Amino acid sequence: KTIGVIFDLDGVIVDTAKYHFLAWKSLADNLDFEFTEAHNELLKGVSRVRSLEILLDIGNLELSEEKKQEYLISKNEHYLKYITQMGSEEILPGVLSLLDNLDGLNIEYVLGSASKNAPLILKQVGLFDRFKGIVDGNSVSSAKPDPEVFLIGAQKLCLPPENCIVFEDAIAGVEAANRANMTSIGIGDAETLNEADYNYNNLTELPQNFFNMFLAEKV
Ligand code: G16
Ligand code: MG
Repeated sequence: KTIGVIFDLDGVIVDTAKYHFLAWKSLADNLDFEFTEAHNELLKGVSRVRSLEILLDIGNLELSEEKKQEYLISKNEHYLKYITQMGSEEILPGVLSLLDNLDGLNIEYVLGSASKNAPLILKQVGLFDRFKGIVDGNSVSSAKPDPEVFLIGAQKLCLPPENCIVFEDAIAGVEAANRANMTSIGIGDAETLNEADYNYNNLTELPQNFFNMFLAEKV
């Protein structure tokens, strides 16, 4: 049976959450309210617009559409300052050997990210050309937990959803994969991601023969 893989970006391939945090925190500072790392958890996997709504809820603020647009732009400009400094050293442990493993098995993979900056980030870390396709925040109309991003990913892989395996670090992403009828692999805290079909703390924990076993199981 032919299988394909869909990777989330932030939290699976690279840890850009720390840069999102710094950029959102600086906005919260300017608006004079506290924004903690715990608050930042709520923004993981969630679109930029939704992230701002959650942030403003935390600060108990209501703003005009105009102001919101202004803050979305300034947050992203701030975020881009960090992103454009990124290099291949920021690829998370286990990613490169996993991609090599997939290449060796002729299993194709695409990206399925909520980020509009996904192509830039992949170029910064030198991984852009390795993916068969990129599905990102520019190409979807409904954000995770809606399955759209992963269903488009399956189309790019030319595979039915049930033949796709999704790596995700966010609750919303695991839910999206499950709703797409794909196999979900939660990367991170197993309790937080308890809806996932498989759980690993990070990609280095994935058994060497994971895909072989997977292929055999599915025949
Ligand atoms: C990532 C992050 C989210 C972020 C979203 C949008 O998603 O996890 O925190 O809000 O992208 O990012 P941007 O502002 O760059 O468009 P993923 O799906 O890669 O985890
Ligand atoms: Mg993520």
